[in-house]
Amino acid sequence: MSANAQQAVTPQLRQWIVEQAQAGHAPEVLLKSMCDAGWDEALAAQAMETTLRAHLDQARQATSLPPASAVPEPDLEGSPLYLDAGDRRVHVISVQRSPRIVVFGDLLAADECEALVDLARPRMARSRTVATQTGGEEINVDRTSDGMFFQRAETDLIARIEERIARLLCWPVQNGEGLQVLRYGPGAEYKPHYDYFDPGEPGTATILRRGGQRVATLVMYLAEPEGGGGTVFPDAQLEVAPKRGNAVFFSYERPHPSTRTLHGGSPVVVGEKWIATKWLRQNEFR
Ligand code: PD2
Ligand code: ZN
Repeated sequence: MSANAQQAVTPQLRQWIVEQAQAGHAPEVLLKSMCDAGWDEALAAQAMETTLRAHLDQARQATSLPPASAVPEPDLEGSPLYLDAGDRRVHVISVQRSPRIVVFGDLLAADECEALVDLARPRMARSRTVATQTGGEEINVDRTSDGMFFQRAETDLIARIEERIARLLCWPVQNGEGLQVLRYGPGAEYKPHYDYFDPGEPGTATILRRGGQRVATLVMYLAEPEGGGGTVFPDAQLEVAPKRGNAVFFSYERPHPSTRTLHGGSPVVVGEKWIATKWLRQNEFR
């Protein structure tokens, strides 16, 4: 370094400081080199400190996880076989701690499943998902089902089911998105994905204004195909059969693959599969 280098912290100087530190040179050695090159000692020390601190912050951000959030959770204390969901006794079929995946039986009665399908059928269109680039909606090539959204509490039946879910999962009904109904014909599938909004996508900030992140999903099976159509969790090596009236619940405390909640709907082989999905947000969803 030349003695004429004025006391400016240039990108080259920052790079040199970081490289020297990474090479294991002690701070005193760096400081001495800078002073030998004509730097005032106090200014050199300050330049070193701000440079190394900024570098560390950057490295921490690159490797750190997003903060954890509270998540919905059924009360499984004492390993019950049934849960009281207010107006219905729901069966506990299987429980997995990590990733958190719980399969419920008989969450919906057969006539409730049929009524939801009948209400949704005239409103079905090619499925859209939230466009994380813009915060709007888009056709998703990874999802070949047809779908529609209900408003929250759109009918008495929907309001009743939503209250049941809120009670089952100990999560405010106001934090739920409107139910989404999907229909999969033969060959239709939903390729593996995460349900949270990717914090790295430009449209996510807009989406999060309405209720914050998604923190859990409940997929309810309304009509069963004759073959295929299971909900798969590759990281848990689990496939849940799409049995009418049953449901699979999973939660994710942070929007990150470390939650191991990658999941997909495998292709229907024969018949039609219908589901209703309830996504749960951190805060009130308006
Ligand atoms: O239909 C399914 O099994 C399925 C799979 C993955 C549904 C969803 N995701 C969803 O609605 O998010
Ligand atoms: Zn999903």
